[in-house]
Amino acid sequence: VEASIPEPQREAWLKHQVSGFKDKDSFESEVVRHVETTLARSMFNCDESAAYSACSLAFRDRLILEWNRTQQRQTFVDSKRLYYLSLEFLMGRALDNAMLNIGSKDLAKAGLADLGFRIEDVIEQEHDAALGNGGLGRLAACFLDSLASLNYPAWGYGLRYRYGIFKQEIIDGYQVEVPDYWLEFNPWEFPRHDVTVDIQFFGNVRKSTDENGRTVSHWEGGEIVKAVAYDVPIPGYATPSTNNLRLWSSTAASGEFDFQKFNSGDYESSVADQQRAETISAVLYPNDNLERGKELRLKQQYFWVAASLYDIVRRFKKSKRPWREFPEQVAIQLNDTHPTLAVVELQRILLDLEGLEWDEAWNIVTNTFGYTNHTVLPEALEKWSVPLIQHLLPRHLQIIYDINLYFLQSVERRFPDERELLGRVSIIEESQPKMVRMAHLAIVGSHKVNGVAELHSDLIKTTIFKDFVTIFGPDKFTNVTNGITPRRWLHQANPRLSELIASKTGGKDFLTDLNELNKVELHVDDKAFRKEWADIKLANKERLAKHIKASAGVTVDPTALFDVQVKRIHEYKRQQLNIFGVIHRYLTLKAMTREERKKQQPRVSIFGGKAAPGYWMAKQIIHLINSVGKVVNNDEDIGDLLKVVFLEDYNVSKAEIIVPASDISEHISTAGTEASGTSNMKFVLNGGLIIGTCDGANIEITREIGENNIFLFGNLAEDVEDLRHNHTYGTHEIDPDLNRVFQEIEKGTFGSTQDFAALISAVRDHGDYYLVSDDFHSYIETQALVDEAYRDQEEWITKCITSVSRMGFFSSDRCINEYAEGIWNIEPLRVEKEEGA
Ligand code: 8GP
Ligand code: PLP
Repeated sequence: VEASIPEPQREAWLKHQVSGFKDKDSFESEVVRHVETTLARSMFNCDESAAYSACSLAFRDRLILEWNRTQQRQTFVDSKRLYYLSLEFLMGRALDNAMLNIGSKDLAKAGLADLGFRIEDVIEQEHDAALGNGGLGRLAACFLDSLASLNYPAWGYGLRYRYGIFKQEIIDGYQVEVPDYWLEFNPWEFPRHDVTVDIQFFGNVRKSTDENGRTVSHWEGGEIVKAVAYDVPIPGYATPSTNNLRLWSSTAASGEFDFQKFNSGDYESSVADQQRAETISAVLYPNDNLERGKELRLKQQYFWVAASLYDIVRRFKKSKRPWREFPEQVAIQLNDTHPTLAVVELQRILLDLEGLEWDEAWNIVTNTFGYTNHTVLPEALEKWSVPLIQHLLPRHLQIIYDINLYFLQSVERRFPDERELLGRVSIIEESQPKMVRMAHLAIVGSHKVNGVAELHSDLIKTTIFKDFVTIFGPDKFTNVTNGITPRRWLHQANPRLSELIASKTGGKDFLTDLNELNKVELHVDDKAFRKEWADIKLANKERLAKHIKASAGVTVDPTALFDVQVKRIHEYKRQQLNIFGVIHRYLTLKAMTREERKKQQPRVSIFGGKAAPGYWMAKQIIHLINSVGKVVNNDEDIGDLLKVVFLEDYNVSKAEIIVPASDISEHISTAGTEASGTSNMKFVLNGGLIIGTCDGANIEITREIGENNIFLFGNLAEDVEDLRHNHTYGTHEIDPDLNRVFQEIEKGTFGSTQDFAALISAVRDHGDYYLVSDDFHSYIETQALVDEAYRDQEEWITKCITSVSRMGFFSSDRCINEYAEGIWNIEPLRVEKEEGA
């Protein structure tokens, strides 16, 4: 149906075109209008939550106008677009970001004050959009911010989970998971009930022969689920460009109910169908760096990938270009292997629905996709059982087998004498049952594969993907070191520091060109500047201290050294090393005389992070941290010398309070296990130092800021394999200091010894896979160096200022430009900033 308004009637449209608010007055009038009409409230019952709602709706109206214009512009120019496929987008709050990016925060602050509200309190009302687990999901969110800010034509595609990552409560020291129903009021999305796609599951494949004698496959029968689009506008900073994040929600295909079942009296079963369909997008799987192979997860993956590809192909077809131009118009990035079925789905569309020949189709497919790997941990590498795929997606399994066949044939031709190579690189693992190795499929189906930090990109080339480098050559494999958006992670999270930097770098340009930060270093000896720098850090620590008191009930001294480790709880990230180190510190303090104690540097050890609900060891680590805190925090000998705090429910908005308040943060993964890390970048950008291993992006951070400004310790990645081998086949002596810690735990000093036995025996009896004992001595010694360095506050501040000024490289803008140039081949769409925008 032609929906375009005919020429003669367009005048009326243009006359009444909505323009959004331009000044404080029109902002206030929009807020009042939303309170009184949209929310049906009044000044007599408008609380902070209603003020948040109305304010958000006012900004959303502005966003959607810019969103519309951006989409029209992009459609008109019809240049190549990027589609970023990610099962996770850990967005956090949107209002503050929308105000900042639209450039109307000051106006909103004044307007809200006129109406009786403090802007900070209003911002605080928002529920985090937590559609992700950790680093991978937050990276996707930073990427969206940079893509919009740099004016790239790009869309994100994800799932609209009804429940995001669970809310974590700590009860008696244990993690308890509570569902996070975040959609009660979400002004940031637009349901597009007109944008739907029918997604097929199950069924069978019938073959026929067409008039040219070509075999055609028909996927028939099975079950249909409907995908409904929800659009989330993504504003760029200092540009009107507003991109789109499209999230798919699942519902039953035939409207409310299956009418046949309904009419035949099978009412209950028709309601059950509806519920089953809705289950697909109901919940985010809460595993970080771990795959469980659940059928529903595979359904989620196909549902989302198929809906997204249908949408992408539909948009491409509107341009009436020939198929071979598809990769010139479309780049699709696979955020880890979760969207790898997209490779198969596009091949299916081209082959079965569009009638292309295999080779022509496959050429289009492989030139369209890029694949980013985020982990080398074997337990996180996705595999799906062949019988499961056969059952759920019978046609896709055939295509996977064909892809594999042609791939292996080409390998065999080139390496005729290497029989074992075929087995190693095969997309199908010959196990019982057979498994599809998704990473292999993603590599074969993409033109570029990248890791997320230099060490990681080198490691994948020499370990898990080594054979593929032999087959495809080294140029297919590349590195794009992760980055973070300075808008959220400096300006929003640390407004005073941002202002101070602006005053020394000549304005806010550093927010769009982070290399501008290097001007800060010129002022490192400026006394007034240093004083203001220190005051800001203290104020941030006071803010966190308040939060700690309110949420954990612990009083901490803001002048103590704040030592922070916040991230998902995982054995490879080694929170156990940290807490064992804390116990060691406690024992050392206890053994001292009063006089000796007086000379010690007071510390607050702050932990935060969620454990996957089924990850028992991680949960024990949380329990140990809380148990140690209970003893240490109440020990009068110790007082303010040591406090141990576990902050409940770590998420993006908590990170925005925690990150600016750290003196030292811990990024202490076993070397070679943390692909990059992104919180390490956030902490340094906010004027905190790092204690860390030579792992992931820590290495590049060191290169940028200088090794005098970071506390590195521990074994190197290249030595890990030998050490592990020794643990198993040689002698494994536990570090004596660590042994003392174990003995103390086993004495019952921190409560139930049984609970913590597994944490100890993982190190002592089961091969110490994460090298906790090997690195313990080096860790303790380096922590002592941290204490010493912190005592020299002048030198410490110099280190912090120098580090911040050298962090320009870690902007996600730099990172996105590298992807755009080296992988996606897309250009920004320049736009002039409009008046008032
Ligand atoms: C994470 C990496 O662990 C982290 O080092 C990196 O900074 C981040 O990705 C962004 O690149 N990886 C994951 O979160 C991950 O692999 N998750 C998948 C299993 C879900
Ligand atoms: N979780 C949240 C809520 C975050 O904000 C971040 C990064 O800032 C991460 C996880 C990733 O942290 P890391 O890089 O330490 O794994």
